[in-house]
Amino acid sequence: TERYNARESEPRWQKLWDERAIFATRNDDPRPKYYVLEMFPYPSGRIHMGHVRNYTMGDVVARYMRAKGFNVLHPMGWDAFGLPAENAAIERKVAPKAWTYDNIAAMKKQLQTMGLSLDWSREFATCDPSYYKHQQKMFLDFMKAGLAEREKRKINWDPVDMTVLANEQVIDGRGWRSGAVVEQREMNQWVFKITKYSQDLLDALDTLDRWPDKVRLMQRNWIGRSEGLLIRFALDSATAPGGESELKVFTTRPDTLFGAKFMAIAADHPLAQAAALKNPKLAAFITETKRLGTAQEIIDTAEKQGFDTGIKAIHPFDPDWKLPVYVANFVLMEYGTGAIFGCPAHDQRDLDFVNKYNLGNTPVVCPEGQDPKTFVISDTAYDGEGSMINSRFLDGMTIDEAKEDVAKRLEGATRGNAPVGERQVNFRLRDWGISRQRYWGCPIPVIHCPKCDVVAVPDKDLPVVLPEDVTFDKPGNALDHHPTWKHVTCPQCGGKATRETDTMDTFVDSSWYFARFTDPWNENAPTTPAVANHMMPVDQYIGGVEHAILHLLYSRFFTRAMKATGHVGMDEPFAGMFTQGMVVHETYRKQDGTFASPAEISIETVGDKRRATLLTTKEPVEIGSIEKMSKSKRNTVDPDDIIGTYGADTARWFMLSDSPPDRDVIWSEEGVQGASRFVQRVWRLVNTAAPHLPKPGTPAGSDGPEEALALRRIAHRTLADISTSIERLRFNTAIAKLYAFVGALADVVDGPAKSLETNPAVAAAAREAFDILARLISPMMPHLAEQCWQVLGHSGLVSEAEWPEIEPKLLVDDTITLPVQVNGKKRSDVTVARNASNGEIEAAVLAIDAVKSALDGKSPRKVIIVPQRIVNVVV
Ligand code: ANZ
Ligand code: ZN
Repeated sequence: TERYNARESEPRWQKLWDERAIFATRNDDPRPKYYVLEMFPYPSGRIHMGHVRNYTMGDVVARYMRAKGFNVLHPMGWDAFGLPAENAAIERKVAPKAWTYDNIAAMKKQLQTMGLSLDWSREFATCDPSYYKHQQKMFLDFMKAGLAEREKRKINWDPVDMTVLANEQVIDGRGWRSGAVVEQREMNQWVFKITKYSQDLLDALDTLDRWPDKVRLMQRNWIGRSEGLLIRFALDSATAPGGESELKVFTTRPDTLFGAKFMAIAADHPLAQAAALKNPKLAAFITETKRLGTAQEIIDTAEKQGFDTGIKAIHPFDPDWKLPVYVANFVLMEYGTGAIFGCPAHDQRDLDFVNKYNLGNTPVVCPEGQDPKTFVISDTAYDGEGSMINSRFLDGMTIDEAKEDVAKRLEGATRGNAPVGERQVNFRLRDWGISRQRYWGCPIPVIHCPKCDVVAVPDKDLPVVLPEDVTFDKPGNALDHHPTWKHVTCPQCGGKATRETDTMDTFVDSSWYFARFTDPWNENAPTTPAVANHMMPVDQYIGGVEHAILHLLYSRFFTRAMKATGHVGMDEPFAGMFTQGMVVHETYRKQDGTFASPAEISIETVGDKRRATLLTTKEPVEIGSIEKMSKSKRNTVDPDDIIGTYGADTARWFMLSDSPPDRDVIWSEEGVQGASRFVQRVWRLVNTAAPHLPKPGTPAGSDGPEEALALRRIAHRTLADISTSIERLRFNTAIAKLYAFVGALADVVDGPAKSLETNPAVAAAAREAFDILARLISPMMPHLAEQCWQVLGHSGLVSEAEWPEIEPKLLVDDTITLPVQVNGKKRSDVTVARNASNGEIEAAVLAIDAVKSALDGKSPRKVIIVPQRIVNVVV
């Protein structure tokens, strides 16, 4: 046979699939639906190996479920708004729109060479006005429902670039591009009220049993629910600034109250502001602390610093016990009450703080086995279990008992008319600020009128379309600089007004695209609820773990908000979630210390050593560590090159074969070549066998010779194993089984017995086995599978063939083959379950033709069974 020519075959099948539109999904298809989705790509210009891995996995699931008889929805689109398009506009003078759509066209071509079973008829880009029109509509719906609001928020402002920066864009207090010292500004921002669902988003995680535990835990931590006590500390009036009489703190450890050494408040706490009025040094400290910002990383890494305000707070259980109140850089205004009491013995941050300011510590929880008299804390706080010490009425209690006791007492105590303590649940989750001072995003559809304040753009005026005649010659938001776009008349009073020039965070675009895919043709509404309710939720979502928190959480919020505003009927968008590992590759370092790319070198294996040399100069190259593919390490491999050289099937196969899908996969030339050899092996085997196989549909017998039965058993065993492997997304296991199966087929086809040619039962079993093989490889290597299916004499497409039916009786799991003697002479073999009873073995033996004829009508005197060894029939 000729070698399999992927370059010729793959485009041919792709064209045929496309012409017959076999992957187009009808929403009214009566079969049960299955929605499989991979995170849609950002159109950066070219697909990378991470995409190849992600989309291959999704495609395997889609093709498998289709063969299993489901109405599979497997769509694709583009997450097309975002900053890189604006940067391209600045750097290369191309319009963001043109840049984006050009990239989409290029990447779509690339994706099409992968042979993915996608329904392209549903394709859209989030920058299409026909998409964001509905997003604007939903924004207005959310506004009416109280789920979108305008709020004053602190933001990082870059005074040179004139833009808001995300926390990650602030490096050591400076803008990542401009290097300017970033200011904290209060600005009006639109927020989505995700915190309305904090508890629900948390609780529902328990129902998502097809999500990785790791991802659920990350979500749980991000939501960050804590139960604690709100305590109103009275301020010592001799020290408090005018008008201030108390300080509220939130604590999760009220049990540690007798270990308190200080109080601390955030730099922007009102009490700090009040105290700073008469204290310029404090004012300077506050300004400096605020300048550094309140991003979590900054707080976690910066040295703990404080400034004593001179104010004293009074201990709630002892009027004579006064605690100094500090302004501290590790207390956030946004969490709890923006104030804490510090118990250094049992909190590391507090301990670092007191050690710096010599405030001392008193342990109040003593670990079991420690002597309370000698238990001391020096550099490491103790946050474990134990019993209370140095705590008056709490002594001897467990932590939980002490928490409860303190809560009860303080709830009962009153000052003024209010209780001193109040149980409270706090969440770390903040409302989602969506305003971005950017051009290339979805315009927020409101108008600001000096008379009417904020006015919604009327439905009939949607979408608010981005102008295309924008310039990027000035820093700041190009929408804001546009000469005419923002100047409008107020829809309410007809007076002069201006459009909102902020656009939405691009996370909004990706928070509902999965719902839009269910009916992207609806021009009048974001979804067609009946259709969305039928096709949703996504049964299997696959993507990178980098999106495990925000994207998934925002999508879960958005689905709830869409439900509240009548666009869908469910809470949870993704019933099954899977996070794939990264594609990693060796690095190569040239003698001058720079990196060489895999395409620039050749590798030779000498003995068990691999040696790399530069193709151009033959200089030796050092083989370095294996790292995530990145431009800076130059260890990327271009999917186009791989597909051009080996074909998509080889790339897909290798991508799935080497590692569990949730782990990193090491891309290697040797590995791809191995996959490529396997493609050729399957092809040759199918072609060698095909002429000897009976015609399609010939049934394989169930009582043939052992060789035929053995082949049937391995075929059905493989079928069963691969079905479960794919269902559990264990693609590498599926592939290992396929290697073994192909090995077994090779034994039959190439074996010395030539039984394929001489034994019709074996040929019939082989027909069945090869038909199974073609279907088993089709989810992973769809083009090769089509070609084999054709060679095997089928007229239809394997992509449309049903998944083979398992014959359960061929799955007899653990069998044993025993020689059978009649009066001491070997007549046959019997294959039985390893744990078969003697009765079962005897029945099987007496049913064998060879035994029957040896018995010649007589009935046996005795059947002697030597367990696991031999059966002797005595006449
Ligand atoms: C006293 C105490 C003693 C605390 C102790 C902890 C350990 P979670 O679990 O995250 O809710 N805290 C409260 N508000 C804060 C703020 N705005 N900025 C910084 N820290 C704040 O954490 C609650 C604990 O974090 C609270 O309990 C408080 O310190 C601190 F041995 O109170 B604790
Ligand atoms: Zn008005």
